[in-house]
Amino acid sequence: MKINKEHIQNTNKSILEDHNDNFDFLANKLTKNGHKVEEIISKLSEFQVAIPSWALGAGGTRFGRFSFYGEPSTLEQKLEDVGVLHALTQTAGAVSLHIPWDVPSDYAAIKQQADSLHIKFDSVNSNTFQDQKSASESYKYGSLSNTNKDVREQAIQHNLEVIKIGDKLGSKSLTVWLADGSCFPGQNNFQTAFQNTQNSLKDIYKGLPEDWKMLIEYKPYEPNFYSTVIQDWGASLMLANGCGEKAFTLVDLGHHLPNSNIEQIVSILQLKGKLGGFHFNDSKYGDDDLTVGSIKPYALFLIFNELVYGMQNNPQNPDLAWMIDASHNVKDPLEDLIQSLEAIQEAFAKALLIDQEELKAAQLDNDVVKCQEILQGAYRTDVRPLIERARLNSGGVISPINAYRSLDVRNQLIKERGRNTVATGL
Ligand code: LRH
Ligand code: MN
Ligand code: MN
Repeated sequence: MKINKEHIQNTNKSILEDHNDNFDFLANKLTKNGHKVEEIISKLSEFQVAIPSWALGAGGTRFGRFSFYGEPSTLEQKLEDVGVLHALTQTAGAVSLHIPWDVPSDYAAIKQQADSLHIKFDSVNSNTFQDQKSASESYKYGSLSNTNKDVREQAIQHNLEVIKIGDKLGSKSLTVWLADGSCFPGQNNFQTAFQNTQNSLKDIYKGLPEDWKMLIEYKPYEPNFYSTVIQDWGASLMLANGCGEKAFTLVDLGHHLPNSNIEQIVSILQLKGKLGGFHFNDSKYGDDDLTVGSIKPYALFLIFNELVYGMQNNPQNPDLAWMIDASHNVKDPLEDLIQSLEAIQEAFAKALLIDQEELKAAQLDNDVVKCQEILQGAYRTDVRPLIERARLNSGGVISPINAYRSLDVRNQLIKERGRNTVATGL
């Protein structure tokens, strides 16, 4: 299924007038309040978020997997799906591959397909949390941290291989997430596990091309429940610092203990120039991988406030790799991803409405009430017409969910791929 210009124009036609009315009303109000509406819209248009290849099919729960009809089962089909998302939203111009699930058989053909859909290859992910059939060593007791040198070596070589694959596609970073840790007290020596991990990462880092980054993801628990080797941003930052200036911390919103102040983590990492990437999702209890903004939209906005501040004030921090890291058990994965993209754009647009100068002045006056008014004034603004306009300007649709449904995309995919499909991935 490929979305073309005619599809887009047809679905926009009936709601264009409504959109124009809503936009004019909001733009007027914002302009009167000193906002540069066109600047905000072009920032929204430029903002692109990578889609992880594993989020295009139905994800597994810990107790089962209920596949979704018409799921993509090849890399080509996964790219097609990202192409649909990008054509509608103009926000999903990148894909993040996971190796070995997504090894291309024909690199030139895959690159050509991605080019034709205007999709770039974002960070490539390694996988040392599952045993592969052909593997001689097992990761049951860890990978880069394992006490057995042969296991560590296998995991290092895999990461080096992933870099080579990503390089052929034009990726510029490697994301490492480890499941390494322990389930019971005494099972691991914390210091040995950490040092082994540091040394293994250094070996991988040596194989990183000059213009690449290494992004180190952290997570406090699961699948190991007593300890995780890279448990938090502090551990990730120490490891990144130990590797060198091309290594950074990656923040996944679901990888925190309840009530962690993620916006503060994001802020300080940017100050130190060490925030490399971001995985968006939402959660109620843990690493729930739910639709972005579905549970704690205000927290997402506060995080974006820090990200916007960092992008404007921390030139020492590189451009970030943005990705959605979600999983879908009850929704159509593509509809869920559209909702996530919308929530990200919404939080970003609201954060762009914060008057940073006014906020700084209120902070200097210790006017706590004013500080809160400034933040919540921006948060309470319905910015959806701005996002619609940004999409429209880039050739996308006003309402992606409605367009997806009126174009009957899922049924087209079922016709092409069949009802009983199994996506490769988590
Ligand atoms: C596990 C996880 C992690 C990675 C992804 C591949 O927690 O969701 O966030 O990025 O798997
Ligand atoms: Mn993640
Ligand atoms: Mn996760």
